Amino acid sequence: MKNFQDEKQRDLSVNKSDGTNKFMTTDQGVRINDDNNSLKSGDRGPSLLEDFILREKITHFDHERIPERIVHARGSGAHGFFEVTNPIPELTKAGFLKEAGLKTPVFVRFSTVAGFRGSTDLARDVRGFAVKFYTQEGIYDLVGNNIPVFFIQDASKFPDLVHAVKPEPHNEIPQAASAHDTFWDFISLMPESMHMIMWAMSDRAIPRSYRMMEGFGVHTFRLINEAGESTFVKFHWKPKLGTHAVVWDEAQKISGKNPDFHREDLWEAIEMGNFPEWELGIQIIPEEDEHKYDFDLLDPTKIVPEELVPVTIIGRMVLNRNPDNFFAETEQIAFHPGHVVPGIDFTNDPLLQGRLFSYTDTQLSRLGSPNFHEIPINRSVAPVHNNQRDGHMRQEINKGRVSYHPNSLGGGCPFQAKISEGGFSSFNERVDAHKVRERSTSFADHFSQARLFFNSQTSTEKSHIVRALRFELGKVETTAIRVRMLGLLSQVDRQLAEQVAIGLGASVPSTLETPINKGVSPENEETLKHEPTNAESSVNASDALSMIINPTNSPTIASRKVAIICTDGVSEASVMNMKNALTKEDAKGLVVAPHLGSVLTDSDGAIAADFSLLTASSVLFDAVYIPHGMSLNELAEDDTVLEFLNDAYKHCKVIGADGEATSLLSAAPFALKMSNDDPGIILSSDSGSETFVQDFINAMANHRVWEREPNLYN
Ligand code: HDD
Repeated sequence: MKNFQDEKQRDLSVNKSDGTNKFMTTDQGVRINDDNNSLKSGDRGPSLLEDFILREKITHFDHERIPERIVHARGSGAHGFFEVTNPIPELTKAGFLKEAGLKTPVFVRFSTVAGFRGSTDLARDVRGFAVKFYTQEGIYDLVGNNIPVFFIQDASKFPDLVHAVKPEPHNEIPQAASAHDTFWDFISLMPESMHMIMWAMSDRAIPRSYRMMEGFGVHTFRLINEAGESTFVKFHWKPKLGTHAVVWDEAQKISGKNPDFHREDLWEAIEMGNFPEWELGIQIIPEEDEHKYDFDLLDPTKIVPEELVPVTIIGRMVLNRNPDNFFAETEQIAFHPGHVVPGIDFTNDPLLQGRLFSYTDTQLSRLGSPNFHEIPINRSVAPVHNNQRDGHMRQEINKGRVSYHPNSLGGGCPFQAKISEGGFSSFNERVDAHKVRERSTSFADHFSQARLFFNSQTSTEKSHIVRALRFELGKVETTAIRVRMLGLLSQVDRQLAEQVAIGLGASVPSTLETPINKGVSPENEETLKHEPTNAESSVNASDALSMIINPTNSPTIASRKVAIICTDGVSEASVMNMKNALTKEDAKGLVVAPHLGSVLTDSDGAIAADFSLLTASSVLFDAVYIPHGMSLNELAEDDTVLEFLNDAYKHCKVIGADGEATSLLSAAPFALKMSNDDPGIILSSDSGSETFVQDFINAMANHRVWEREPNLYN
């Protein structure tokens, strides 16, 4: 196999321009002499219709927007490569998975689901995690999410789900939020969504960074080997930086302070050379184990617990190049779960089956032409030859008179490939059944894995789920919807439902008598085909489901940002010690000062401010350091500083202070709550000591100081 790592090879087919040292021209290549004035009859006269330069420019501008994605409109992308570390030729004939060290270029697009293109990154939402592999055998798209299950079991419910979660149609409110009546009305009537709801109400839905998210293929797929044998497989992306989130109060504040937080984070990390990296793992399930489990492998509301089938790592993905142009690449990229290469195939998961129709259809309306595969970001590196012709904006200039098959005039070309020559052939699955509109009874248990997820969370994570549900349902105006949700939650965990009920000032209904358990509204009871069941999962708890005890997390502060609050008189040695130590760990210390420009140091030097207190905010950093030497009275009276510290404390971040700066903490509003043994408050009377800096870094490496949280809320 040829190694395609060199992205330039892919770029050869791509028309790039940056205009440097070039004449300005029209789209037809005519050099422009004056781009500032339209053609007029006299300098105060009317504009002339013959001004082809003006008309071309304005026409292009008028058409600059294309329809945004109906879901996943808000996104951010990057280029990189996938490298095989543990080849699996015995399982798949896919060339890009067969050889150790083989690299394949990729483009990844991360996204939120519900919000419009201009919405905030920090909405409580599922994140899309879509990877396009430019393999030598054609394009392979792994179009997944950061949550391994989905809300619904059948694609026919997808438009309903999306209509319910999007802004309500009469007033287009709320933007990028599930906390409203139509979403919870739908969910309260769809017990199959309960597992996904547990994930969506957990901190998975408010990641710290796209770089700190797991990714999942969600459905069970098939790998097909040279002998044509199939193996079921689930795909997992495991981030090198661990799986981390912000807290909900913080997410809401970030949405105001910097709605581009995740976009910027991804962009900056790549610019700084902190290339985001994931391992690709698979759960391998032999064909003969199809019916071995107490859930159906075809049911997309179920995971295969890692306790039953461990994840085998087969490769790694590194994102190392930002796009040159957001629209041309991140916006125009067109993913499709049906873009597969020989060696990868589908299962009959009814959600996946519907997706296989939807994605081409959406590209036709969004990108406007069946030629969307010719847009540079979508182009295959494997040569494309077929008899598809013409259509809007066709780029290819097909030569010759033959555009049909079979033909003799073109020598039979392009010719079909035998399987041994890499021709795609679908897995030879036997299908022999009645035509029915039914759902398998093996899909009927909607609660056991929701409970497995809840049981697997630490007490911190459980309390976050309770608070998320109180928030979301608290925004629902219709009492009956809230009560139906409490009924469904009680099927997952009685205590969870009771905790949520306290926040809503309601009580948990005796659910078995209410129509909610039937998964249909009282008006539509006759459409019910199977009663949902509530079984017990064979696995009671799984560490991999908790973000806090996730076994793939290892302590690191790489790529984290620390705010160093400085005013005149600050100890230069302290600031530089901290900055240097952070840089050594691939993290960054950024100076936040009362104004931009620079602050004067105790040794008559100057340190440049990266932010002013007005433009910075604690929620944009991972930790705060207050170095010694400054005039503390001034800082202690500045509300912005106190709010900075208070937020950092409230969001369980590490706060460090040395020398006399330690006394600033007693002026902060949280001082009364602060416990003496809080492992995230790092103080040292000795300014800038190495132990102090190391203690600060060690505390940060665990992401957040969750031990603090029980003191914060009731
Ligand atoms: Fe979808 C986009 C992931 C179910 C129909 N989907 C889209 C994207 C991701 C997913 C990551 C954004 C790709 C990008 O960045 O351009 N979708 C999923 C997952 C699902 C899922 C993991 C369940 C397991 N989707 C799903 C169903 C349908 C769709 C059931 C329709 C029947 N999805 C679409 C779409 C989108 C899309 C309307 C919108 C824009 C696009 O495709 O290109 O076709």
